[in-house]
Amino acid sequence: MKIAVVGATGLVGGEILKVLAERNFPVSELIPVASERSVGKQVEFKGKSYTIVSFEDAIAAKPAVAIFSAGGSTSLELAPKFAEAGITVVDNSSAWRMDPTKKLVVPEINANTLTPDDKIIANPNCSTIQMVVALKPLHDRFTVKRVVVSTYQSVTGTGKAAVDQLFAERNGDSSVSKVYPHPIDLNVLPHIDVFLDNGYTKEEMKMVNETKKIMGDDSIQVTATTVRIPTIGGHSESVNIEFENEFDLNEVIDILSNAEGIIVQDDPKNKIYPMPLTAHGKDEVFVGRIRRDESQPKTLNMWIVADNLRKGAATNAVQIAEYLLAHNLVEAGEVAA
Ligand code: 2RA
Repeated sequence: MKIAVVGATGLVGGEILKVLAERNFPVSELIPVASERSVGKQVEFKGKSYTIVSFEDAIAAKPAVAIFSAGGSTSLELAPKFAEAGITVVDNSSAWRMDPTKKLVVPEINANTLTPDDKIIANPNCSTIQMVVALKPLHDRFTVKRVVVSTYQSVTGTGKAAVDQLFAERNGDSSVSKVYPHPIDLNVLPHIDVFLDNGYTKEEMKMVNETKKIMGDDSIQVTATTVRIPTIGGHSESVNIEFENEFDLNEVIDILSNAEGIIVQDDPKNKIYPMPLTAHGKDEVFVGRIRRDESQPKTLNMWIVADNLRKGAATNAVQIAEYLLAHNLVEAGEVAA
């Protein structure tokens, strides 16, 4: 497949290239795209150098799929132009996620709703993706009533400048410009994205609204506190789930162990549980600390970790492209000469 990666020079863009290579995605031609100032620069893919092209040249090259990771405003402006040219866009920004005419897709959960008419497909928010991957198989069996989630999110979710701020602070280098309103090293910020009128942050409301849309169930109640911590390997989440139905803990572990895309790491006696350090660079969602909430019936606690640049962004987007290809849902794209 001829594939464009829009935002190829960013943290997620770089990860998309790695994931495409690692998963042996059948790329017949790679078209890396970025903003004006990066056009002409090179990116590496499978040991070869590729020249970054403009949006216009990418559309003219007519790839079958364009994976966008270039921010919301770029996506709002350009995704429709790609779509009008018959190119299927998988968009990693928040621009289209809650648009009722667009699908919000986590392949393990709802890729089966995709059709050839879906020309702009939204990739959900990273912290939402890893949570719903673990919730869905349990919802199918016990019906989720309410979720209380607190996150511990990697600075990579903010981007390269935030990683630079963390390491600059650690190294005592004050020359680097700050992307957070406070120091991030040796600190914790209960603040991700902007604050809204209801006192929650946009990140928190993404977890509330996107969960309902992906799970296809508006009755699921979610409340979230999202927190930035000085780590780089992935996002962690403490998740409390109240079910409609009583559950057996062994069955919960069994369901999670057999669910697609999940690895259960739950052996506290041997100090085995998910951590960003061990999830880093992996495509799966890791679940551990699975235990009953003893304060009320039908309620479970668990700890979920995933690499936010992988399953939370690049891997999920590439999996959508894999699904489109496997199910003949995209136009072939012009084959490279
Ligand atoms: C974050 N949710 O971690 C964002 C990234 N999409 O800030």
